[in-house]
Parts: sequence; C-alpha cells; structure tokens
Amino acid sequence: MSAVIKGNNEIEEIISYDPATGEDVGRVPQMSAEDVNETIGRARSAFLKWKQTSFAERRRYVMKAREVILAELDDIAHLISAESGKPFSEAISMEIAPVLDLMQHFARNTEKMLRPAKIGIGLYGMLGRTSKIVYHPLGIVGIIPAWNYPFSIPLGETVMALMAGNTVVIKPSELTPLVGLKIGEIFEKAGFPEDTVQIVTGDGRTGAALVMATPDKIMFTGSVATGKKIAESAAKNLTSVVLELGGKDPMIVFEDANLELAASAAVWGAFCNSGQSCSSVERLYVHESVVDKLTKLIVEKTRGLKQGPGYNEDVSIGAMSSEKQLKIVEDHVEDFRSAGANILTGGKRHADLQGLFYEPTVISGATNEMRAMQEETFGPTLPIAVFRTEADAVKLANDSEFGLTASVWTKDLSKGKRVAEKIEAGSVCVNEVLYTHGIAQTPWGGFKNSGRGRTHGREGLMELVQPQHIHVNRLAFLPNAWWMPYSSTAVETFRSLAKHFASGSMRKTSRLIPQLLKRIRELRK
Ligand code: TXE
Repeated sequence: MSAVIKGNNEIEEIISYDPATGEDVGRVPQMSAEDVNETIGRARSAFLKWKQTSFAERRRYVMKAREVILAELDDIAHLISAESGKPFSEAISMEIAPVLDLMQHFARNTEKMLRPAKIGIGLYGMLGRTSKIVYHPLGIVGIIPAWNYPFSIPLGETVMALMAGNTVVIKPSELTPLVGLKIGEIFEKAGFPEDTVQIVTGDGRTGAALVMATPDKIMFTGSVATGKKIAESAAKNLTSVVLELGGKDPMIVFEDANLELAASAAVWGAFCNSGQSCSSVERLYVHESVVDKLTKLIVEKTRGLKQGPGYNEDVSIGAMSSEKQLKIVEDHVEDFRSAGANILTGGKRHADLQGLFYEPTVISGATNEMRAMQEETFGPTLPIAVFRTEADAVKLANDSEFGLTASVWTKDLSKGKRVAEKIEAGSVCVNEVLYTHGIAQTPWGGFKNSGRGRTHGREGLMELVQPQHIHVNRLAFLPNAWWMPYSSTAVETFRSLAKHFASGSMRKTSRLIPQLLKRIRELRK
C-alpha cells in the first residue's frame, strides 16, 4: 500500500505501508521530471565509461552483487514481504533464489552470447565478401516494474542490461519503493561505478517522466492500459519498449492426468503471491469426466492452507498488495456469483485478519461468458470450467485477449506437446505450472495483449543491444557489376543475376561467370 503526502518541507512524499498490518514501512520522495532528467544526464555520462568495461569486469561486479544479496538474504526477504504482503518464504523461493540464478547465468554467459559471429552470406561469399555481426549496448535502459515481484523483475532486467554494457535507471512501483532503493544499495555495496544503476522514486508521474527523458529502451511491467500509454509517449522519441502486460493463464487438465499432482499445482499456481503473478492460473479447464474428483482435491488442499502476515514462516497465503487490487478480486467474485457460478471455499475478505487478506477462493461452474473469466483478476481465485474434447479445450483456452502462459496436464506427452503448440501464449508448460519466469535461459513474454518483446533468455538479451553488421570486400580492386554506368551489357548481366545468382544455386551461378567478366571489363574501360 502507499499514499502520496506533502512532507514537512512541502515536497511530496510517498509513504509505503505493510499491507498485512497497515504499519508505515518508510517514506521516499515523489521525484519530479527535473530530478528524472538530471538522473538520465548522469546515467549518460556513466555509460561512456561503463560501455568500455570488459565482460570479465562486469561479471566480477555482478558476482559481487550476488554476495551482497546472499549476506543480507533474510533482511531483503523481510523487506519484500513487508512492502508487498507476500510470505517471507515466497520472497526467498520466488524472488531471491531465481534472480541469484539469473545473475550467475548472465554474468557467466553474456560474453559468449554477444560474441561477434560470422554470418554465412551464401553466394556473396564467392564474390570475396565476408560479414560478421557485433553487438553494441543501447545506452540507458529505463526499467518501470510493477509491485508484484518488486525485487526479481527489476533486478534481473538490470543485470542483463548491465552485462550488455548499458547503464540503468529504475522507477520502482509506488507500492514497493523501498525494495527499489534496496536494489540500488546492493549495486552500490558491490562497488559498481557511480550512476551505473540509479533509482528514481515516485508514482506514475515519475514513470511518465522517465519515458519522456529519452532513455534508449524502456522495460515495462504492468497493466495493458499503462503499457499503451507508455508505448504512445515512447513513440514520440522513437524509444523502443518491451511490455510485459499480464495474463489470464489457462490450465487444461485432461482425464488421464495425475489428478493429485494437478490439484496441488493448481492450488500453488492460483494462490502463490495471493494470485498476483502475471502467470497465475486464472482459468482451470478440466475434462468433464474428472471434474468432481479434481475439484474435491483442490478444495481440500485449499482449506488446509494457513493465511496470515507473511513474516510467519508457516504462512502460505499472505496479504494482497493494495486495497485497489483487493477490490478487483471482490468485484470478480461477485461477478462469478451473480452469473451463477458456485463459490466452494473462500469468497470473502478474511474475517479474523486486519490487513488486506482475501481468502483463497475456489469457484466451480465457471464459463467463458462470465466477465471474470475474461478480465485479469490478479488475485487468489481459481475458477473451474469443463470441456468435452481436445479441440474444445484449445478453443476455450485461446478465447482471451491475453496470451502469456498456459499449461496442459496429461500423462500422454505427445498429446501434451501437440496441444501446447496450439495455445496462443508465450510460454506453455506440459505438467508444470507458473514457474518458468524463474528460468533465466528461456524467453519470457506474451502473445496478443500480454505484451511486446521478450525478457530473459537470448531473445531478452537481444532487446538490450543493437546489432551491427560489418561487411568486408576482400576483392577491393574490382568494380561491382551492378555499379554505374548502365548499358545493354549491364542489363543482360542483371537479367542473369536475377535468373542464376538469385537462385542461390552454385551450379546455376557458375554459368554467369563469363557474363560477369564481360561486364567488369566494360566498367574498367
Ligand atoms: O499497474 P500500472 P497497477 C495488472 C493487474 C493489475 C493492473 C493494475 O491486472 O490489476 O495491472 O495494476 C507505473 N507512465 N498488472 O495499477 O498502473 C507505476 O508507477 C509510466 C499486471 O499497479 O500499470 C508502476 O511502477 N509509468 C502486471 C508501473 O507503471 C507509469 C503486474 C505499473 O503500474 C504510468 C502488475 C505512466 N503513465 C499489474 N502510470 C504484470 N504484467 O504482471 C503508472 N506507471
């Protein structure tokens, strides 16, 4: 939770509250466009030095930052839990552990991934040409994350940007600004050169100022509405953007699936982080023959979960991050209720807890016609619908404006993979759920309104560099047949180029040699 107030010196401040207790966790300044522009200026100067560092130096700095995190692991996890409401345990398992893995991966492998590479250019090689690709950093990467993974998402993107030679400015969410400042502190303690990573605090106004301050890339995580606004204002300066805009993950459970495992996966996939993950299971489609059995297992497992303040180590479900988010959940559950679905467990705020706690909620009898099956809920709800045939399941899963993640559950792996490829989503798991953002090596991003571009993996790294093609002519003593002046010999040669050279066939092209020599002789006269 957060609130913007006027501080003693009349400068606006953001108060960050613990959503589980309502306690004041700390205050940060609401930074102005002027502050942001100055920050960008410093980042630009820092870039001139940082881009000169070797991969080995960058790697040493990043590995040092890992050590800082490991030394403060519990304190960082407590801070994440206090600002976001998620359980302390999840702060470690779903934020700190995956980002430490990402850090070692990109520290060790970026050099290899960005090594200049020779490109095969087919028959142009016969003409004595060579091509290679080299990768340059972009400059300044502006990162605007959401509040749901306030540590791992901006930190992971920062490390990738730094390893590629960029400097970084992060505008953390106004709900979790202290975690943002902590990220800055980690890089400072690791000894990174001044202004290589800077944090600007504030709400959407500061985010908008960062977009307008002409960084070289914006990495955004948040809602579709804000993503569209950012794309629009970034376009004014042709700033490119990567947008991660959430999802409506469908989980398809076939009749031959391991139902016990699928039930546990659905519970974790729908309720971890109180359902506030872009890849949270938000729609469960189960074959009609096993719906009763699976639903019973899910309800039993859900009822066994302890909910409460995240600092208790045996708590599985923490608080939601904001009142605004909790109200969306209440609205969606009401929509399910009034549309005729059944609330089997949960369906209300927790009666005995003071903070922003919404009970994990299992709903049966859902259909795609219900509004709450179409809009992103981003809360602890698990609506269950049925399907009859494989084609039916695919159709229901694809009936959404979103396409970030999905999962298919079956013992028949070839069926699982076949169905997975028919689903319109950036990541589809077979017998797995939600966790693939934690794999640093694989691309992350969505189809349809779930976003544009990718983070993580080779594809994500490529978003943070500009490729440059270096082309060399090793026969620099001969004119090219296609140069001026043109003549009837030229036109005859061009016809042959179109017919033979452009066929890509060496055999056909060899027929062109006499014509080429004739044309070159003509040009050298
Ligand atoms: O996000 P916003 P909100 C979805 C989820 C949720 C909804 C709204 O459905 O209910 O989005 O969440 C900054 N220019 N997701 O309101 O507004 C803002 O300060 C530049 C999905 O929290 O998109 C914050 O840092 N920046 C999602 C960030 O944008 C601006 C994760 C996100 O805020 C800005 C979170 C502007 N004009 C919510 N306005 C996912 N992809 O996983 C705001 N910001």
